[in-house]
Amino acid sequence: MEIQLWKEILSPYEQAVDELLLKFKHIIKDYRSQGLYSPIENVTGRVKRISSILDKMQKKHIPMDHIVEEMDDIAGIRIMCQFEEDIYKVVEIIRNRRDMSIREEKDYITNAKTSGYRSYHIILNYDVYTIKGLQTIQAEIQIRTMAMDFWATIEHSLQYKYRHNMPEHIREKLLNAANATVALDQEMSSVRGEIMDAQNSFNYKASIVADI
Ligand code: 0O2
Repeated sequence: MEIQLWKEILSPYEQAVDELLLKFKHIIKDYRSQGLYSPIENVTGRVKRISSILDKMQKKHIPMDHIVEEMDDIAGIRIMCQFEEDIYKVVEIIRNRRDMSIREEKDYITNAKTSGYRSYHIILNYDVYTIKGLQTIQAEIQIRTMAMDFWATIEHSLQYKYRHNMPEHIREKLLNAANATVALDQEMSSVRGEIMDAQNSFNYKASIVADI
């Protein structure tokens, strides 16, 4: 397909990623400017590469004229949190918004994937206003702790390297590492109150310094 046509198809997704990034970054800013602990540590976003879209269309037998309805992760946002509890706080924030309508929620934290993957996914319907008018597109938001993100990033690279034929001993090591991230998140949660107090007082001092 012509590159110009792809540009037209992907343009509302690029706009959605830009807008969603801005909105989530403002949530972080709002918390921090009030000297409060932000449940969102960091946010990133991307539009799926054309080659990955084509791979997925082939894998899931999605025809070109069905990608808007059937492909939910062309626009992808990843939200990183320090603690597992923060993930559910972020889910609540999204549920309460009028500009993000939830289509589906997938809790791979309570129900981790067999690979060991953990993360909370929300599929949104999101309205973008373009020169063609209103377009409602889907976007996937992945919410995870930094430990979950570390594991998923490494595992994703290995999946890519082995092209889904991961040797058994590597798979086993990844499962052990996934269990270690569960333990790490639990240990960190047990000191969450202490860490939040320390960060609030640090942010407060930093804001006084910034005001001077
Ligand atoms: P990429 O390169 O991240 O965009 P499918 O999309 O076919 O995998 P489904 O049910 O539509 O299946 O989506 P699912 O499994 O809820 O979530 C899809 C996305 O979650 C993946 O996108 C990954 O980003 C992430 N994910 C899901 N399972 C795993 C896993 O076992 N390991 C890692 N590292 N990430 C996972 P894509 O399209 O696979 O890739």
